[in-house]
Amino acid sequence: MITLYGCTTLRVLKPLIVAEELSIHYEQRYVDLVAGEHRQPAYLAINAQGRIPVLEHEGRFLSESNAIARYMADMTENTLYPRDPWTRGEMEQWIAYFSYHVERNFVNVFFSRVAGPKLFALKTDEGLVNDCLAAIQKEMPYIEGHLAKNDYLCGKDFTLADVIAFCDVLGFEAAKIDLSAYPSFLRWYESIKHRDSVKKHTPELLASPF
Ligand SMILES: N[C@@H](CCC(=O)N[C@@H](CS)C(=O)NCC(=O)O)C(=O)O
Repeated sequence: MITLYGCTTLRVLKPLIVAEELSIHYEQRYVDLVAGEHRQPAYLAINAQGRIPVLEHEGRFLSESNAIARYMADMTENTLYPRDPWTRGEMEQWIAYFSYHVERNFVNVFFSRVAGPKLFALKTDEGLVNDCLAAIQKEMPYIEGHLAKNDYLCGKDFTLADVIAFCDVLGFEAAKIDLSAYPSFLRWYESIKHRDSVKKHTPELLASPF
């Protein structure tokens, strides 16, 4: 039995989508970030960083959303995480690209404009937001160019790279980041947003954005 610790945030959504896509049985243990539950000794005992998500399987604990999503995707033979070495290489290329060059900028704008003010009464950091928006606009032509020629990041098939990249950018609508100049990106984004595995969890995410 797999246990996923966390409330439904952009990062917790990654393993949740994998679980739904692959029909992996799991239970979710709610961790209340707003109440500071992640900084309490009981939670620090399973993750000394005090961050979510954490996966528990057979008495062991794993952190980092991408690592958790990979671990779950690797549990069975499936098309989400194909074993072919070239496709794996391509998936890792896109996961690394989004992790290093894309995710932080989207998350910063989302947190500064939406989650911070709504959940923690923080003021939007306009300087940070402007720097991140500039970095996003610098990367978007590369993403758009690729998705203009491919249905998904690794070609015709929906893979783990799409799950992770989608969650990395998911906050852009709520954060009112204008990406209307990138129609192929928006086509890709909408196609993932309407998958059953994603629709199942987004209402909870939108009700309590993080
Ligand atoms: N790189 C980590 C980031 C984890 C992370 O920062 N999670 C946030 C919620 S989405 C968190 O736990 N924040 C609480 C804190 O940092 O105090 C991952 O992808 O799992």
